[in-house]
Amino acid sequence: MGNTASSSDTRRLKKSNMNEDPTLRKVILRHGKSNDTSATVFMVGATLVSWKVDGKEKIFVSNKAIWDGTKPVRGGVPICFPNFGPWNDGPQHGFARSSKEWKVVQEPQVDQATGDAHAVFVLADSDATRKLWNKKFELRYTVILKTKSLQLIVDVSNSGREAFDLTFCFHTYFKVPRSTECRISNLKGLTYTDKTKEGWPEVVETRDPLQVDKFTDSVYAKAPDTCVLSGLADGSSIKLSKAGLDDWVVWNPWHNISKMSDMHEDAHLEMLCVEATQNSRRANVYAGGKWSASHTLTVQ
Ligand code: TA6
Repeated sequence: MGNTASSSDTRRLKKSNMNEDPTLRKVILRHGKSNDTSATVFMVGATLVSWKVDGKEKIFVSNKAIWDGTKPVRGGVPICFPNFGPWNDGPQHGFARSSKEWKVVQEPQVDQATGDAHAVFVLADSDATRKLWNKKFELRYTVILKTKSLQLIVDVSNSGREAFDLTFCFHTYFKVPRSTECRISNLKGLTYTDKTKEGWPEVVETRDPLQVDKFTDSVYAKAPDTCVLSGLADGSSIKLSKAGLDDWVVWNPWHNISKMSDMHEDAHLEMLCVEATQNSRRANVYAGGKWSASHTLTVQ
């Protein structure tokens, strides 16, 4: 009698088949000279879901995140394009973060001299995107892993015959020992939109550093290009810098996580979003033109 696959063999086969689905692939960048320094990009949405520096994870992903491509992973660095926030033409935060049409155009490559690794991902317009947003574009996303820093670069090309505009966000979820212990510097004196309040009032920030101990959803418009998030594991901090992005967003859903099926219990204490964003002014991209932005995270 021929061999019949046991149930565990079937499960293994199923798992391996899932791993073979290129749209569910995880692309891993490993630094050539720093022990256990890596970055992992999940191909659904080209979502960076891990950034380890000397073995220490800096990025939060919910234990209840969905990995089958049916919705964006809860956590990581979702790419909000072509819209940040609620969108009349499609899903909140746009279609890029949930798209399974991303391609790897440069597999991870290590610079022999520095050990730095980089990879490039592209999302171009398709029937699916044009149904929502009838524009011809290429969104090119470069991830550069250095010994202590991670550089994220986006270049949006308008390959159509008419101008378009966009808003954008690197919606970064940081992994923290306890969100109430974290501090964010360099926001004092800025005006922020408080989206937790009726009517989204404009408020002047008086806290320096900012500490989060409740539901927080603040958009700091036209903010300085650097801030520092401290209170991470082992006492480290991360310097956040941005170029081509006007705003910072600070978000913690707090007890609203109870309404989020893909957030585990007490996740609000383990994560804090500080997001390099273009929201306060729509970015114009002329026909044949390009819009670029970058965001660098540096452990210090
Ligand atoms: O960046 C903050 C925010 O815009 C919040 O208003 C909240 O909606 C969050 O993004 C998460 O949005 P999501 O669609 O991922 O649940």
